[in-house]
Amino acid sequence: MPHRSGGKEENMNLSKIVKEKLGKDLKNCTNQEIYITLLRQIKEMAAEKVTNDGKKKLYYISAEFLIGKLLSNNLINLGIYEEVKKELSEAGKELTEIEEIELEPSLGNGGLGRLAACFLDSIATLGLNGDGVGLNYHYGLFKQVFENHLQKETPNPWITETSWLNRTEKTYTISFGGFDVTSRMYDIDVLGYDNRTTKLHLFDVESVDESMVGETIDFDKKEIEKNLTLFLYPDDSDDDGRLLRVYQQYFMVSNAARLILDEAVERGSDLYDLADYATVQINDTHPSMVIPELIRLLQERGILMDDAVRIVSKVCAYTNHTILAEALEKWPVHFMTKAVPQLMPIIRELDNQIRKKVSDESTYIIKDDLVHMAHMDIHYGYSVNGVAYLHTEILKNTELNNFYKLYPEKFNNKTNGITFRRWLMSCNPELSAMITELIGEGWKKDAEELEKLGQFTEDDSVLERLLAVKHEKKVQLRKFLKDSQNIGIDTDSIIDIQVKRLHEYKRQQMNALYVIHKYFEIKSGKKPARPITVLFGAKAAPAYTIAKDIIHLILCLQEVINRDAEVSPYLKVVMVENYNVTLAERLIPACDISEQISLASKEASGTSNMKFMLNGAVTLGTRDGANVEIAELVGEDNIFSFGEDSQTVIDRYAREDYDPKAYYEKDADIKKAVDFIISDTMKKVGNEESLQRLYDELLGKDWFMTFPDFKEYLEAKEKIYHAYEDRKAWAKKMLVNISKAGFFSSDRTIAQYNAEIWNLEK
Ligand code: 26V
Repeated sequence: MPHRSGGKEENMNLSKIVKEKLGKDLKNCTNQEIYITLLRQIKEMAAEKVTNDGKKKLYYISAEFLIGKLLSNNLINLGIYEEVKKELSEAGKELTEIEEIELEPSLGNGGLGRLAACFLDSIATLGLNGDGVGLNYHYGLFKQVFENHLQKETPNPWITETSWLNRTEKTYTISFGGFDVTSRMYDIDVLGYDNRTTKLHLFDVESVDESMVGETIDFDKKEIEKNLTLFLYPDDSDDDGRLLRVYQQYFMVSNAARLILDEAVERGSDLYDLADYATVQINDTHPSMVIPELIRLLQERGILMDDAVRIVSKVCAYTNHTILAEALEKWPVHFMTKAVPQLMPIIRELDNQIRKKVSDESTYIIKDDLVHMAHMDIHYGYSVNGVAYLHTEILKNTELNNFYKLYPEKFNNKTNGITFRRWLMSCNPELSAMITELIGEGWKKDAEELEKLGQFTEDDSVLERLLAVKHEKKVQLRKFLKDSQNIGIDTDSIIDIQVKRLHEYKRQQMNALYVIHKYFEIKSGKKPARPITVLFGAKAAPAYTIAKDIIHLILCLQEVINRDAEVSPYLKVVMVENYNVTLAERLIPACDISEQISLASKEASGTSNMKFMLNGAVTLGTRDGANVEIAELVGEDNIFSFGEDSQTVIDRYAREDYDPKAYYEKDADIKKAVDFIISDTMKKVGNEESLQRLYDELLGKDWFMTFPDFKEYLEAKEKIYHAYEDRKAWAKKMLVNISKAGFFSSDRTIAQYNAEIWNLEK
């Protein structure tokens, strides 16, 4: 039986600890000294925790873990947040200022990486035997800086003595075509809520050379031994970058596979029964090479190919996170032959076996000299899941229909979730306290208990308090944005937020066109009932030109509108710099309107939609991803849905007859807004080439169909702004959203993964 110490009371006498370790009083310590003391103390506490050591173990392999800062979260999960905060404030110290010492690692792009981090929190909290496995990127993705209204990328170093990494003695030799590297495993403790713990293993190369990195994110992409773990690769527009990704992926999975086999053998596996000891979740296709690598390593240990294939097929499960064709990885055979020649014979054999069994050529693994990673996962994995109901349906019926016909039993849905520890308790203690006062503590362990809030929808005093908490979070956000980015916001305005990676399918451009529309309305004398703040935050992939053009558009609008004395009292545009987990934690609790406006069928799930809802924002969204499930839960009165549905969109793509020009010519609102992009007013503050390129793209292509939804988007915006004015009715919508958010706890998601895919002992 796994041994656990759930429910054990923790405490920490910080004053005593600093006295012992530093020989001084807490009030005389610097924030840096306090931070380091807390870090070390928490690491010690984590080391004493007992983990689940059940027979079967999950390895959640992911190229991204967007963990965010860990100090507050760890204090909350240890149950000592309040007491430490109090002790600090008695000594004249602010926990929020101490948190600022911690650097946020950017070990992920967006939703997929943040999901992996939420999952680890829930795996630890549920006391499951499961670890994360990934890479220790020294400079993460990148830090975004705005210069002349353009995004610039700079390195984001985070590994200092104040990081949460622990060096381990675990090392391996990993072979690539023509050379070997030595790897080392670093661990980050993942503290579950209430005394359970697990680990995130991040592998690094011993020969990594930080001196290759200067002021920018450019570096010599050919020296693999030195550069392998420097960056999380956002930019695969050139071949050297793409090849480096193959090296990174193999390095990640070869380490993972060795760890899995070592640990299984240690626990008594004879490797033929590996599936009783290990299960692997392949997070998107980035870790797909774990399948042939496990087979190869089993062969090295004397197991025949056919047996090895059978064993591995019972171990690996695959999660799909997107239907965008360009995001489904296909590696050229010559890349694989160069980087990982030892895998190619295995992959060819896996492909041959499919060719013998299956007549549908579209499912083959090697086609046109490309290795289709997802195809390998589906044929040789035991489970394939999508990340929201609609997404899984589209996979089954459209995108992966040929595979669904072969293996209907493998397909299942696991609607995403978020950890309420970070996304409510930590980022919104005011709302958490109010909820606890109303319905007790139970919701912290069983999120469905939030439903109990439903009984207060007619209670005026509760509704008023809810509005007061929202206002308080806006005041805190105003201070934060002023101090950190010198941005001012009006706390009495409607805060309307779209924060997520910049991608045309997410349609930040549609929101920007709305802003232009509103600007014209105000100029013509039609003033909104209350000031509106439209807030954006987004990083664009460095090689994604149009995404960068959209950022440029928004930054130019920010300047034009905020400087316009006639318009700015009623409308403000704010684009925050370097949107990351920390900023999300500040923005989301202060938000009134959650923009989830992707082109229907394209957003697999979305997870910020869940975070906003949980913090009492109302969704303005298309019927896409998990928005569909949010709408179902809260009911039509408590969400503002608009736009064409996914089937209409899928059909239009099939017909290939979308003509953006036709919409532009027949809809005066569209024409006026789009023309403004290349107006003299904009060209005066912006870069003509960038603005023109975006204008041409919208009129000539608009691949993600902004125009067909624009009219309905305008109407929905007006409706939601109008609804905001009935403050009581609005507060009720907020409360319903919070009360229905329980389903989106990642504890529920992970419990389902376990019950329906992993089957780990509790
Ligand atoms: C990857 C790429 C790579 C190259 C070119 C363009 C492109 C576009 C999208 C992607 C996304 C990769 C997968 C991903 O991050 N999916 C996100 O996963 C989240 C967690 O399941 C989910 O909430 C988001 O809807 C989904 O976009």
